[in-house]
Amino acid sequence: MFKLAHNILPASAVQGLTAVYFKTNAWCQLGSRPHSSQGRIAYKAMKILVLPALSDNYMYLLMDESSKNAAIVDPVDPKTVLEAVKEVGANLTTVLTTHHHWDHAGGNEDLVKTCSQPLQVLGGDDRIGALTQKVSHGDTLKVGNIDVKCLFTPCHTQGHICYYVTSPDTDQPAVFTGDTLFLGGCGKFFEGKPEEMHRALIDVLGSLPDNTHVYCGHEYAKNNLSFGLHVEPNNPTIQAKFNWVLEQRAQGRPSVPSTIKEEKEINPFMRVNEEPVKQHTGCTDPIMVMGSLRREKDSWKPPK
Ligand code: GBP
Ligand code: ZN
Repeated sequence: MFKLAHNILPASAVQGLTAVYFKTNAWCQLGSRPHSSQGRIAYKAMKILVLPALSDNYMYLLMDESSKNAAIVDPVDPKTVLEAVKEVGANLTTVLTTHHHWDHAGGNEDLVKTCSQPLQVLGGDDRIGALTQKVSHGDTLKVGNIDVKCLFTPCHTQGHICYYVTSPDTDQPAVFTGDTLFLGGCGKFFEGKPEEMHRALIDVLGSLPDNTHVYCGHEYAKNNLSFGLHVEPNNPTIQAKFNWVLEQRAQGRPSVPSTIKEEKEINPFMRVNEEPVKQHTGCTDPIMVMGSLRREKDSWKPPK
C-alpha cells in the first residue's frame, strides 16, 4: 500500500497519509488512551523515560543527570516528548533516529519546528526527516556526560542504527534497538536478508555486555514470547518471562527493558545456534535457521 502511494503521489502527501493511517489505527485500538503507562528508570548518572506512542511504539527520553542534557529516541509524538522534557527539566539537544519508518521518524520535522532550541538530528538513512547528521557504524557522540555509540544494524531497513549508551559514572549500559531487536523477537526483514539480521543480532548486539538494558521500539513482548514457546515449548525461562509479561501487561505496564543476557535465553532469533531451535526449523546453518524462523513468524498467529 505504501509502495503504491509512493509511485503516484508527492512525498509530502505520502507523509500526511501515513500519519493519518498510524494515528487512526491507534485511535481505533485505544481511543485517546496510551497503550502503556510511562516508565522511569533511574540509573546512577542517567535517567531513561519510557514514553508510549501510537498503538504500540515506544519513544525514549535519555537524560544525563549532572548537566540535564537529553536525547530523544524516535520522537513520533512531539507533544508527549515536550511534556516529558518539561516535567523532568531536561535540556533537549539531540534526536536519535533508529530508522526511516514513519512510526519512528515521522515526528522529527514537527519536533524541530516546535522545540525552542536547535536540535541535532541523527540517523543512518537519507530518508529520515530533518536529518542534520548522517551517522555510520562506530560513530560516537556525547549527551552531557553520556557516551553514545552508533551501531549499524541493517535488515529491517537498510539504514537502521541502534544506539549504545554508557556513562563514566555507572557500570550500567543500555541500548536502543528500534525495530532490529524486540523483547523476544526481531523486526521483519523489509530491506534485508537473513545474513544481515544474523550479523546484527549475533555479532553486533550479541557482543554487548550481558547486563546491557535493551530498550526496543515496540511493545510486542506477548506475541513474541508466545512464538518463542511455539519454537521451544520446553524452555522454562521463556515460560517464566511470558508469565511475567502477562502480569505487566494486565497492569498496563511496559515490558521494557530486558537485558542482552535475557534475550540470549528467551529470543529464538538470538538462539539460532541452540539445538532445540535448529531442530524446530530443520536447519543446521544458523543463517538458514534465522531465515526459516522469520518466514515462519511472518505468517504465524498466536493461539487465542
Ligand atoms: C505484532 O506483532 O503485534 N502487530 C504485529 C506486527 C514493525 S512496525 C506488526 C508488524 O509487522 N510490525 C513490524 C515488525 O517488524 N514486526 C516484527 C514481527 O511481527 O515479528 N512499520 O510500522 C513496521 O516496521 C512499517 C512502517 C512498515 C512503514 C513498513 C513501512 Br513502509
Ligand atoms: Zn520499522
